[in-house]
Amino acid sequence: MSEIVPPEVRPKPAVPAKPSHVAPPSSGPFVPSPQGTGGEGQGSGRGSALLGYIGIDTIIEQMRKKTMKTGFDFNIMVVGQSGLGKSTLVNTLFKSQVSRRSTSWSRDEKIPKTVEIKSASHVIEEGGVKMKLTVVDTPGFGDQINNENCWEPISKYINEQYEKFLKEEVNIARKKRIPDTRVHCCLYFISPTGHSLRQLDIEFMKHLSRVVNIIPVIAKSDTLTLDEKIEFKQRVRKELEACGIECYPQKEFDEDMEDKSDNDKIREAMPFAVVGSDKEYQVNGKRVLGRKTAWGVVEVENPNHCEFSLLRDFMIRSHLQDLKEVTHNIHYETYRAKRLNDNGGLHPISSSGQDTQESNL
Ligand SMILES: Nc1nc2c(ncn2[C@@H]2O[C@H](COP(=O)(O)OP(=O)(O)O)[C@@H](O)[C@H]2O)c(=O)[nH]1
Ligand SMILES: [Mg+2]
Repeated sequence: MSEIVPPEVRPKPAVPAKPSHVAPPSSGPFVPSPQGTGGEGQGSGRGSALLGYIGIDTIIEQMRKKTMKTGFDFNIMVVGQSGLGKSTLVNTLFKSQVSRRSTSWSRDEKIPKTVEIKSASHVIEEGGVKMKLTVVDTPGFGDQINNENCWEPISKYINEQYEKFLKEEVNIARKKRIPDTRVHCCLYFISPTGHSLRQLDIEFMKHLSRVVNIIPVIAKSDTLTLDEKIEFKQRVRKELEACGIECYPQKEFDEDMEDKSDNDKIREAMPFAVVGSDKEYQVNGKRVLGRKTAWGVVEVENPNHCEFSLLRDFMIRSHLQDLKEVTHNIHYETYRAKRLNDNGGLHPISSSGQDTQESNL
């Protein structure tokens, strides 16, 4: 004989129903993850559904409000020989004059004798969100007769920013918000030779890809034919692989399968062949950023003309936060661990004094 089981009495929800003034979550109802602590009781984990609205999903809105209030820092470095269109591209990316373009080009006046590091900051605001953008320029890189070791001052600068951050972090009286001058992204400009990478490119990326997120781009790609562009991109990818250079997004930091499949697409499309311009032209009744040539306008944001919009979407619209996270969790963490291990504490490393900070804030 089977036992008589009393009808199940469902407890009343311990929490009230979701108030009507709270916006619904954008990604559907919250389902507890299956990593619960075990047990079958209410709220104790595996597969249990919430019996009423708690409000966990409002964290997103709370984070959004905080970010709106505080804004965020984003620091981008550009490296490559002079005249490759670095300043133009950064201005195109942020649709403003954030990097000073050289107006005239006279070798004696303009090219510094050694690599210089110059940074300039601007606040850009869009949709109520403020971004403090710092553009770090490296004039003189690759412009000397002997370019051996010209990656060194750049590496030194990057490490100095980690050091500054570390010092602030270990201070007893810490600032509420540590100023972040660490380079989140380094755009490396490859000359559009159509041949192969130069020794200088390989040396730079070899030494720097372990300390900073490098995104290589083919500069002034309007100077290559379609076939040349495809072949050049393939060759660059092969050479980078042969030299063991891992650019951003690095395979080893893919967090899950979705990340991997998104990033694989980006890795297969790299290096982006870009064109920059801060001039607008009228094309089919629309104002577009472009470069006017004798045979038509090269439209910067037209994916059939160049890969500028791919780069912009990847760098700003999908991976900006990840660039910052990889900088903090991987590159800075590696520096921090090594520094604290090596020295048995913190002793100052000399600063170069080469950094010229201009602020437009
Ligand atoms: N053909 C072509 N010229 C470009 C492009 N981007 C910039 N330029 C031109 O190249 C010259 C140098 O640009 P600039 O941004 O000052 O180069 P930087 O020295 O690397 O910062 C300028 O005359 C620009 O108008 C591009 O994508 N294609
Ligand atoms: Mg420049």
